[in-house]
Amino acid sequence: MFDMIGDIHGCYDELTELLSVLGYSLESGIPIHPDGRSPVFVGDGMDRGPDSLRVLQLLFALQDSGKLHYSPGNHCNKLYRYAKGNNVQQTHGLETTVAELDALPPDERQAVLSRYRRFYEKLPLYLSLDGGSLIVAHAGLPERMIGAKPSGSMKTFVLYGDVTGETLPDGRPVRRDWAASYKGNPWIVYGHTPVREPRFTGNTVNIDTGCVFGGSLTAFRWPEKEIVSVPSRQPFQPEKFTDYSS
Ligand SMILES: [Mn+2]
Repeated sequence: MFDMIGDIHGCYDELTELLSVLGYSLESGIPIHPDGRSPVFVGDGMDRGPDSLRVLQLLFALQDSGKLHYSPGNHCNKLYRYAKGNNVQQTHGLETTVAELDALPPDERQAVLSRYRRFYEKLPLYLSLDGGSLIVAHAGLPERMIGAKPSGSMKTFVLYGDVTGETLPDGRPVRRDWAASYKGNPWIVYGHTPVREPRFTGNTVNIDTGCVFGGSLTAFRWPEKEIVSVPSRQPFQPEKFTDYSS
């Protein structure tokens, strides 16, 4: 039994509230559920929000205990490139995580960055759970890529979605609506594109309800297929949400 959790983006307080509503205890330092359920993350745990490092410490603790289920997102990938010393632009939320890192004593800062490199290097491209009937991929996964050999195009799809390479007038990338044409049997749980309410199309659900933009933090429970959300404590920015009904 799994509880998939949408993009956290540093919203640690909302994360602990959601885990508690789902029935987890954090007393031992990692989320433990009395019924043996496991949290599963769609990625982008960091950037933009107030407490990226606390989210990361919780994820590190889960990994240390062998209980981590985490599908990396584009922000995870960018922080990894930063942690390796690559020259990446400190924009789109990375600047908040870097500011948290820069507030640490230099040796602690280095320790978090090297722990993060180890964290990221152990992550799969996406997660296949419950005998392959449940797939968790940050920006989604088209049917043709399920079980396929990992490739550059799969990595791009999983991290950024079905991007066309074009950009909208406001600078956001143009993305095709892959979920609308998904006809597969396995459920695909994803995030990446903030929506006001969880978006169900076919056997897919987008659970990025834009917590860091003032929406909510959402979980999708498996096998129940139930949604559980807690409200965001961040200011509401309606322009950050995609409306698929229009
Ligand atoms: Mn993302």
